[in-house]
Amino acid sequence: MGNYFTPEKETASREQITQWQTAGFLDAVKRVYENVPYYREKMEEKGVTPDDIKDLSDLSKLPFLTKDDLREAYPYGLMARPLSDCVRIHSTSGTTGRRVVAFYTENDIRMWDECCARALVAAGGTKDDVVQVSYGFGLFTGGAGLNGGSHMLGSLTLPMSSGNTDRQIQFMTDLGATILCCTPSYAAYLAESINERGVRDRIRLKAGIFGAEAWTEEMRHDIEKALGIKAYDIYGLTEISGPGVAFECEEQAGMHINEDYFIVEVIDPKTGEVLPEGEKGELVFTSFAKEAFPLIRYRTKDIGILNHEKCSCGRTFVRMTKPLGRSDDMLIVKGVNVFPSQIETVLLNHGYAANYQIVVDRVNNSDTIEVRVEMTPEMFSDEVGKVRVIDKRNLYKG
Ligand code: DLL
Repeated sequence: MGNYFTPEKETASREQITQWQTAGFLDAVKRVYENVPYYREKMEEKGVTPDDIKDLSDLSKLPFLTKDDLREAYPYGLMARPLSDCVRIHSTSGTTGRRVVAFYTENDIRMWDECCARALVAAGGTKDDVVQVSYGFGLFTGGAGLNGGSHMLGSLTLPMSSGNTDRQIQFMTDLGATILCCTPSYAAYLAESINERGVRDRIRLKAGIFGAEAWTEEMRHDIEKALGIKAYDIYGLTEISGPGVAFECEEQAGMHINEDYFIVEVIDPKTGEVLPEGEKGELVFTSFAKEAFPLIRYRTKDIGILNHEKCSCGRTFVRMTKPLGRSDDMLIVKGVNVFPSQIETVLLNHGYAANYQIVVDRVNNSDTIEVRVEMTPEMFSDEVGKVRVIDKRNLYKG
């Protein structure tokens, strides 16, 4: 049995969890129907009203929401509370087109911080820890989420943000950071840099909380070995709050979904049918407890499997596997979500044809992206300089 940040929630009985979810879900359906015209219209299209929704089994009567809906409703179309009640926005990365923007009330932030505090405690965190938050700060949710969780726990928080490896290592050693929060690829890079500089014996890290992108068990093993820590996975997405939708416990055998705030379903990505327990499919979340931006049946496009078996850590929240892939073509490069369509828009804006290849690789623990574009006769010139400019143009940064 481990430590819990909120034991009464994290070890609640299934009956209790179902009760919380049912009450929260019924309330959220009413709230969105009454306050979100976009959502009401979608429900009307499906011929459902809040009166048809009596318990959790009625979830499947409701329409799905997708990233396209969020883009269409940009910026304010899915808000369930007036702007004056909101205190923060976060947004997913996107180089072109409409971004996805999520809104938070004070309570929404508190709930999100709590989810991240649970993740920290599950990784052995206490108020005596020094937590180095090396996820990006800003519109990205990684920095703000773990920072908030660490504050709530009462740990000394180092809001480092990402990058500047020399400074990261200096603070880590000088201030004796004990928990590192960043993307797994950055953790691997930091580990390498620490060993290269020969300062491994000066670091005090005991645990790392790594997420926002895919990583393998081999990578976990390598990071754990290189830094002498235990490495924990954490999952989340901006639309549903950010990091902390699910987190790993000391068993390192799947991530517990914070079911007192989120309902999870697994669907067949092709048909939208809800799949039986234990089957692999697309994860769909309902963030019923959110005030400003509650989403009902949001399709994540992440493929996973749920595990309802009892966990030896004592937590009763269902576990999800690491995301096993995507049901769309989204790539994650250095923690940044990239859609091929965004690259295509940049290419077309620069006068290139839409025939291209995207090559994503991980070289020395750092993601690389290369876009190979078909040359057209117009691109050739008898001036070598002009051809060189085209050849060297950094399209990704536009
Ligand atoms: O990446 C939130 C986050 C920040 C999670 C820090 C964990 C740590 P987005 O930028 O909206 O939010 O990207 C969400 O990233 O749908 C997954 O495809 C992917 N993802 C998130 N966590 C993991 C993970 C943040 N642990 C998208 N393993 C999600 C694999 C992950 N993929």
